[in-house]
Amino acid sequence: MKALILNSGMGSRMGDLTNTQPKCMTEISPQETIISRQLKILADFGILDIVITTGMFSETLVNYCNSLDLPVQLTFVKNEKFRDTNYIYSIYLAGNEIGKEDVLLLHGDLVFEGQVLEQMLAAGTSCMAVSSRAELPEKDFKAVIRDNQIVKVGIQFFNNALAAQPLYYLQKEEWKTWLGKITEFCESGRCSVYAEEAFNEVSGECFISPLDIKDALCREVDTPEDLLQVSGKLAELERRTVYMCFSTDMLHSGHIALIKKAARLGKLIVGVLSDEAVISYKRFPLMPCRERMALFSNIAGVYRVVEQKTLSYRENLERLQPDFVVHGDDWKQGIQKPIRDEVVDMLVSYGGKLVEFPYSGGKKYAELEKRARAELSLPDMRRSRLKKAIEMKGLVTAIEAHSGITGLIAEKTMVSEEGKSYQFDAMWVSSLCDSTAKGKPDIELVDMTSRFRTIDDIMEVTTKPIIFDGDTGGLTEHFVYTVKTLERMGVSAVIIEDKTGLKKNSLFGTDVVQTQDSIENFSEKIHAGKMAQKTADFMIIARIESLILERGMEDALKRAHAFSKAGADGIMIHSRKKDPGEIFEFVEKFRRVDAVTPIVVVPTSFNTVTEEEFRKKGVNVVIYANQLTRSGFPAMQKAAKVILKNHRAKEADDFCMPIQEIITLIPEGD
Ligand code: SPV
Ligand code: MG
Repeated sequence: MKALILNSGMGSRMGDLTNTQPKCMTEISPQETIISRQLKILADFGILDIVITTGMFSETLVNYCNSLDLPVQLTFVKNEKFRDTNYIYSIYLAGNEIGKEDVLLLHGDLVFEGQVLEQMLAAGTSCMAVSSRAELPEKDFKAVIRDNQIVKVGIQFFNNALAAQPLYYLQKEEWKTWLGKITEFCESGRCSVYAEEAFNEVSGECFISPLDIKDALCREVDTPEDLLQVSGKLAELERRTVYMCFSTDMLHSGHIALIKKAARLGKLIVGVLSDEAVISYKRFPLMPCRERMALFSNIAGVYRVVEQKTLSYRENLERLQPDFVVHGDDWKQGIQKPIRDEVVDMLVSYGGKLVEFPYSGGKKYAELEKRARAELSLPDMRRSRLKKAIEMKGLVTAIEAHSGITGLIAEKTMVSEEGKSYQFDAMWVSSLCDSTAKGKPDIELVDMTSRFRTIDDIMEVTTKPIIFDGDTGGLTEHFVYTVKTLERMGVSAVIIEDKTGLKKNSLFGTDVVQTQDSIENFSEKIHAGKMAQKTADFMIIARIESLILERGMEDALKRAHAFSKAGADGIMIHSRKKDPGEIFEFVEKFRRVDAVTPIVVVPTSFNTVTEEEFRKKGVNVVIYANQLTRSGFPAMQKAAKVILKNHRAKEADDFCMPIQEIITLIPEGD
């Protein structure tokens, strides 16, 4: 496709402004002339082959255009008879330069916004810019429209007409027909009429539709008054702001195209979704917010980058009040719909506009997402993420997983409400649930090799960080090997409890004999583990059993500080009381002395406390240690009983997941 810009006119109505240069070189803003702006817009839309007809001050124009150094190929065609002919003759002269191509035909004094051209190129048919909103001008072009076709263009038509601008997109057939008539006119001496007169004679076979540009800027500069108005409108356009929010950390061509489109509407402000919001909505970001912001600020067309703290746009829209919010149309349904609804309401409240472009990046995005997930599941990437998530979010949640399928539930379960999304940050490989799944008691009977096998099953199908329940950690001489293996596998943390001898589940409390390790021995074990690990990412968390074993708050606190001094990366405080009082007291007292060491809780008994309450107290990790096991096993037991009772499976089917669903639960190659 080529462009043909007509610049052979004398611009005599512009007064002094055209004494030494052609009209198209008139400045319309501090940075732009009419022609420089036109050429930049054309280049931006990929129209790089441009033919310009010249007349008076031809050399000045040629030198000026070349000096702009734009990535376009310019061909100049001089109309030597510019004083005695109209632009019909210039088109005739330039016809050969265009050849058999589609052409964008425009007058050299036309100032238009990028979105007009965008609309035109998207129209898919030959068209001319008209406006249903503009008043019919006395002396300028009007287009007569019948059955959505332009049948006449001229200044003398007022009936069934719309104000029209000399900007045409002509597909090769229409171009050929019109140029044929223009040639006939010029070769028979009719060189000083409008080229549109030739069109009017062939409009029955030259199909040009009207393209309604409504209020968009598209007008000629004929007089100093026009110039004033156009410059004013341009300055107004310059002040327009556009807002887009991105959660992505992997840019693809679809994003770039969207950014380009959005930037045409005004100064583009990109909101980058905070790490916390990305983690709850999607997955752990490959790059932290800070780096994603830097990435966007280096993309052409992006004027400014800000952080968007929540999925909701509210805070940023209230502050920035952009003229436009741009988004792909994919958010009309699904999880993003409430967010869109809120944006729509807010835009209405201050008169902003929502612009939705067709979203075409779905396939590309899915591919990149798959790659990102593969990367996130690699040991180095996965291991480091627990520490990072605690830093980023302050409070993280983990749910138990004891198999591939429970791992998938921990990985994929997500709920959305009121424009917010929630998912678990990590997985807890519980000794209780791992043993129970194997039909064994929780007494360190399931050996480490089997426990590692469980981890491996989970890791194969998930990406989220894993916290491993290491029981007592065993002998120090064994624990150092456990640490190395877990670290190598990509596990993020091991929690070991300060007990020795035959360990029983803490929830038995003092009903069974359990021995607490000495502070010295356990500190030594922690220290040995820390010395054994190779990376800085891996965490060894000390679990204190003093409250379970009723040894008192003072003992619990003394141990917590000692273990943290010995190198523990976190403290887990456990209780089997329903009342969270002793847990809160511990956290409060510990935090008075130590504000940084992460605190972990397992609220199986004190289960009325919400995550937000824990966060406020200073807790950093909340582990839901056994709920999938406790809900799954009764469901299975019930199915078994119902079948036995009925001597057939029909009755059980009512509460079983359909086979169809179970086989699609795990997509192949996922
Ligand atoms: C586990 O889940 O195995 C635990 C936590 O150790 S608790 O059962 O509460 O002791
Ligand atoms: Mg356990």
